[in-house]
Amino acid sequence: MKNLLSISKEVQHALDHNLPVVALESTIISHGMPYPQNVEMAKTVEQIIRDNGAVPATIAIMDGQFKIGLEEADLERLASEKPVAKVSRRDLAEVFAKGILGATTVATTMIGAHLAGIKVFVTGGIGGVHRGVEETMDISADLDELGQTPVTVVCAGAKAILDLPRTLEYLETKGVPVVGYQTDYLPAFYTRTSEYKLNSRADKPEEIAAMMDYSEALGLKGGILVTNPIPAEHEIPHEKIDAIIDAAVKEADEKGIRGKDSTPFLLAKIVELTDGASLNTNIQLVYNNAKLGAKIAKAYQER
Ligand code: PSU
Ligand code: MN
Repeated sequence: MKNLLSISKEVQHALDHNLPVVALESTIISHGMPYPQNVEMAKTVEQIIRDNGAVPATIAIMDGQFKIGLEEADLERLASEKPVAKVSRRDLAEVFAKGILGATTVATTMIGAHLAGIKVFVTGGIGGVHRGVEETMDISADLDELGQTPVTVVCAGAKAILDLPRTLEYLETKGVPVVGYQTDYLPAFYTRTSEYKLNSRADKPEEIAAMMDYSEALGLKGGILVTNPIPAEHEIPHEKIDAIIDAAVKEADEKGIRGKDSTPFLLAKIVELTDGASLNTNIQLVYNNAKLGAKIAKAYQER
């Protein structure tokens, strides 16, 4: 069986020398944002990670391998080429076997990062328990992955296209620590806060690095979810975004959008209904997470 990983020189060098590395997903590029803002975001987020002292490793699936650390041309392909497969855990073996161009979700980015020995991964928002789960049983594979793969994922919380309290319950069942970064309440992606209180809080990257160390030492198999509120100047207040999210969820329901198409549909709909304001917010929160992720990766390597 051929090598499953194709790691860029820069990332391999960093791994060999115990330098901080931060993984990035690619579904956010191919299915999470429109072109050309998606490729612009992908390049800028890498630069922010570099500026904060870590090496970025964007992950995708190309020619039957996890490609870890992408070239600019790869980012461009993922951002504009159609079709790119959205690859979650279920799809992984098939996409490798067929050599299809695949974008990794949070779940499969965690798998690739772990295989490569990368401990920290930055994204915007994770998948979760969808609203209406009683009917659809739609629970993102991201949550189970967090329960079984030891990678620390930095996100801006979860957005209200999901059922936030059930998402937290599910993560608790799977034994996943959900850490509020400088907050006691779950951030709700577009907005800094929600009414859902978290059990865990960290005020410094070093505290998260210490949790990572102990999680590993204790032999706990899963990851840690760090939830980082969007900076106040970029947030969209609840009064504004909630009705828009409700309208998007309703339309998805009426159109019978299900399964893996659900999250991309809702994200695109919200961009449309906010005249692009939600896209800018989404980009800004990824940048904010990149800064924190690089600091956590550094703090971890310095221990
Ligand atoms: N949330 C976002 N942007 C995204 C996603 C989620 O704000 O791009 C993507 C991520 O790749 C995440 C995936 O892992 O959607 C979850 O999809 P699903 O619910 O089908 O598991
Ligand atoms: Mn789903």
